[in-house]
Amino acid sequence: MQRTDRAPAWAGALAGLTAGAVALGVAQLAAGIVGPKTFPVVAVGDVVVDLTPPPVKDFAINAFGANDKTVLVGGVLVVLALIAAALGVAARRRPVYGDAGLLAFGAVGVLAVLTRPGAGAAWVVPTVAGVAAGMWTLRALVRRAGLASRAVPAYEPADADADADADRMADTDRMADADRTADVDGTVADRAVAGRAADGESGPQAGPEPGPEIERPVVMRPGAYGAGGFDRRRLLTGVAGGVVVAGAATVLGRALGSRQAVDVARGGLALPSPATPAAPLPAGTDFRIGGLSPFVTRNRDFYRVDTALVVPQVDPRAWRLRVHGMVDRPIELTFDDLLGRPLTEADITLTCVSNPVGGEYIGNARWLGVRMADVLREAGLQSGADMLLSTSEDGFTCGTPVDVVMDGRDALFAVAMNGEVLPVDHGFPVRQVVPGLYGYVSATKWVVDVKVTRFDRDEAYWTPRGWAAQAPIKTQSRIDLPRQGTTLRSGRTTVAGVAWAQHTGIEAVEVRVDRGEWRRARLAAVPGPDTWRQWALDWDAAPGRHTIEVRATDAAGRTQAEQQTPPAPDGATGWHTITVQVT
Ligand SMILES: Nc1nc2c(c(=O)[nH]1)N[C@H]1C(S)=C(S)[C@@H](COP(=O)(O)O)O[C@H]1N2
Ligand SMILES: [Mo]
Repeated sequence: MQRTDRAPAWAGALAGLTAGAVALGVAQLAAGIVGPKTFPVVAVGDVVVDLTPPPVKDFAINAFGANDKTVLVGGVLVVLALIAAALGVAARRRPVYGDAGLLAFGAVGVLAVLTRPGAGAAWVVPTVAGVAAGMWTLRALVRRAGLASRAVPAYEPADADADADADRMADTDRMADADRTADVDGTVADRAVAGRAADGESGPQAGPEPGPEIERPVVMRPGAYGAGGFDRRRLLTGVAGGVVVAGAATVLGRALGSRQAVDVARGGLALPSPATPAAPLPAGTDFRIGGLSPFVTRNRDFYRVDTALVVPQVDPRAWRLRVHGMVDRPIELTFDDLLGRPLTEADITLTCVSNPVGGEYIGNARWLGVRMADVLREAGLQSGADMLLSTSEDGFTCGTPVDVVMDGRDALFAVAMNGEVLPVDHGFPVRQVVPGLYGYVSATKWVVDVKVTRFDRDEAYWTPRGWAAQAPIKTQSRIDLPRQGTTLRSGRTTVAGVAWAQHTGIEAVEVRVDRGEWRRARLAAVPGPDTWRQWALDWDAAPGRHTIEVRATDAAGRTQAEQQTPPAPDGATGWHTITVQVT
């Protein structure tokens, strides 16, 4: 058995490192689902911490401070990398060496994971999946790049020891691939190898074949493996593939893991009671008509608009709010700082500027939060500042007029929505809510930074994208019932919907059918000017096709304009109009 061109050691090391990376990536991905403590590196690190004698622990804490955990995990990773490289080098000789090494590591990982408090059977899944992926990757790389190949396939001695079996397995794999290429160009070497592959499949009893093959010429072609020996290009492309898989699995696993961690943190929070509670909702805020938007929008029904492809997962313990810029005393608040301040509760309807006339991008909730004005006053606003440029954890920015936030309305750094800790989709742990302004200029979710500045100096996310820098909500109304395009029975029916003019309030809603007389709808009660208002009207529907229009008048006496304009740049106008068929 003559090996003329076994791959160099660096190639084996690279294959081993790649297999190790894939193993850890897959384990990380699985741990993202099963739980962060099941990631074997963390479990091994935890065991190391447990086993470390106290004086060494104290030394580590003194030497590395708060970074001691990072140093520990980094150390485990360096050791793993060295061993993975060594396994790759060994796998060039016999692939089983790689398998054995990875299995030994898996055993250590499983033991470490199972010694953790609360461990269950599912905790071994990330380690087992990682080891299996690592073994598969290492074998695939060895085969693909001909790391263990010989230039001339020699006969195999028919010894029964396991190593030889494993070698034969690897050879068979390689040959099966050669078999495929043989169909294409039928070279001598390929056919010889293909013939042996059939032997391999028929089992060891086929016996050694004394080989005239030994004398056959070897045809080397780039990309053909099996007969060709070590192929650097195939190794590097294989490694690149492995690195991509490992990276993607790691990123996804971490994202899943942090989502879990944030869910846990969110679930563990208790909301303090408000220093300034909202009055109970007055009787009659909700007509309770089927098909009419309820006065309070349930969190799970609340519209969602943001630029986030992946919803930011913000750990409340790591969260900070920085208030800086044109202030006398910059402030940095932790989540506990925020919860320790007097909290205000308020009913506020949020609306998106992109909402078309009759659209769904609106919802009403009871929010709990710290008044933005209190925090800003403590920071000391400097004269000349007219804009609050807020930034979210994921880099979205929003420009809010200072005078609006300071004029006494309930502009909040909100932490809860309808009596529930802020849902992650709606900005957990903290978002802004400002009555009277469209969301894109006021309602920053996952807010982490507020810079006090000027509109002539700074620009928020949507401004260069064609939306107005300042955008108070326009008075609007919507018909919820009947629905556009439906068919009704003739006779008495209810026309109903919602109207809004946040921070001004709705004074009147009028409806007309088929361009007839405007009739005033009855209005539901409201807790204040910052919410939408339900309206309803009885209508004696006669057979035929009918057009129904609605328009609202706000408490400042302004009636909605008829003219239809699109949402850009600062909110749609026009009367919501529907047609129905009455039979
Ligand atoms: N971080 C962040 N906050 C954001 C946005 C965003 O894209 N990113 N969009 C804003 C817009 S346009 C609106 S209308 C509201 C919507 O809030 P909701 O998703 O809780 O309904 O969030 C605002 N806050
Ligand atoms: Mo929006």
